[in-house]
Amino acid sequence: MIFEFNRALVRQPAQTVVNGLTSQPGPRPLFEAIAHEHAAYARALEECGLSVEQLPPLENYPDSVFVEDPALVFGETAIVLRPGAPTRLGESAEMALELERRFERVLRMRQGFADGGDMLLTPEGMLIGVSTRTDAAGAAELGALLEQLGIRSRVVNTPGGTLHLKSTCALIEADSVLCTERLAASGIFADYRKLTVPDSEQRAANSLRLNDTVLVGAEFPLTIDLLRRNGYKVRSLPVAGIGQLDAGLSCMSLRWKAPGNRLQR
Ligand code: CIR
Repeated sequence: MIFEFNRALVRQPAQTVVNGLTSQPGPRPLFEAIAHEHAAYARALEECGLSVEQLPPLENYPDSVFVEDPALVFGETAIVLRPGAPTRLGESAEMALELERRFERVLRMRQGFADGGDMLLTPEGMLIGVSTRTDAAGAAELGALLEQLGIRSRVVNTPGGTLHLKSTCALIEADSVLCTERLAASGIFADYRKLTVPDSEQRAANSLRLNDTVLVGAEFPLTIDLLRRNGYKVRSLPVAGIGQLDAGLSCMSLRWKAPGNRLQR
């Protein structure tokens, strides 16, 4: 099942996280705020039934706390991606070392660029969002690697003005997405049921369903109410600091369902 997870990798924020990439002119987040949000997030993953491994901070990579971007992980396999921001490309090699220790088979992108934040796994296969971070060459390369794993893919356009495809949507049911009005209108999810976040809470679209729970930013009460009214179990988490770095709740973990009860090799 697409929402079943029992393992997660997270990376502790580096002190340099305050220098992370952002499109926002406002003040920089405090390290303490990000550290607090990261700790609450890791706790929530554990309470959702995942065993969480904490990787050490990487001071040379301010955005390395956002581990979703340099890799894709599945039950026994992983793909090392090539993040599209020059300051993040080196995160791939660091992540590859960790993945080699944990997965039977690790494939690597060799050309183009692709960020994990642009990848949405659905029952129909992987949606690959072309964006300012994921280019056409990266989308094609990744599509070919996914095919080797027997996973179909569909290339879509990430809406302009947003960082990643998953900045604007989250799969909350096999046939349902939580998304922005703009993404709902794009036709990408023509065959899905759509719950749209209010305009005042666009960043709430980067929510995360884990097992039976949807994690949502605490500053998005209207979205929390919308999900609860639609029968979802919701857990709210602080996200103000990571929000200043254009990040949301999918960004801070790699999640997978380990086959059987095999733990770390
Ligand atoms: C970046 O711009 O790369 C980071 N400041 C935020 C990355 C967020 N990651 C994600 O949406 N998957």
